[in-house]
Amino acid sequence: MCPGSFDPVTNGHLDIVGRASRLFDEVIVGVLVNQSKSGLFTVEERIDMLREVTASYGNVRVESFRGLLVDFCRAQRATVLIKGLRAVSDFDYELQMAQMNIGLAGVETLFMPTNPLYSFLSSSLVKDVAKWGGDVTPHVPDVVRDALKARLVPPPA
Ligand code: COD
Repeated sequence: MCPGSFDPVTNGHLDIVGRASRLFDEVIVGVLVNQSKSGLFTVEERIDMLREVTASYGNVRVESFRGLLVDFCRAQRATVLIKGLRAVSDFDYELQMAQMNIGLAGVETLFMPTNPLYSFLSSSLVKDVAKWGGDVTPHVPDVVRDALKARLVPPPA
């Protein structure tokens, strides 16, 4: 299980999903439906983009979930969470979540080091750059770049 918000999917996410797909028979990308936080893209839009960019992997499916991640893992019979670690700053919170998830339901977390090409990438940074008219072509799949361009009109200077 590769869980996240994916608002929107970046090349950093995609690198982790692709590497996981080579290690496991089946990979589920779990997109959190967060009622308390409205994203730039709806969950349906995020899922459509994720399905398009992971279609070539063959063993990856994309689903949404609400509530506790471990409940979703149980429902999907997923036993391992795969998380990408970008920097030490990710580690504290990821460790807390991993320990909570194993305590709640025995779901293990495996961390994958980020590809150095993407170690600085986050969905929020990409949205901020796109908002101000910056080029995000190297950081996201083309379908995401185009969706960002269509959604975000740069504010007047
Ligand atoms: N390189 C490598 N990996 C990356 C990169 C990058 N550039 N960017 C992101 N990632 C990886 C990280 O592993 C990250 O965890 C994952 O992709 C998803 O990233 P985001 O930003 O899309 O998603 P988050 O961090 O907002 O997702 C948080 C969860 C949805 C996993 C978490 O909030 C959750 O599990 N929520 C469900 C409720 C729950 O169970 N809560 C209790 C948790 S203990």
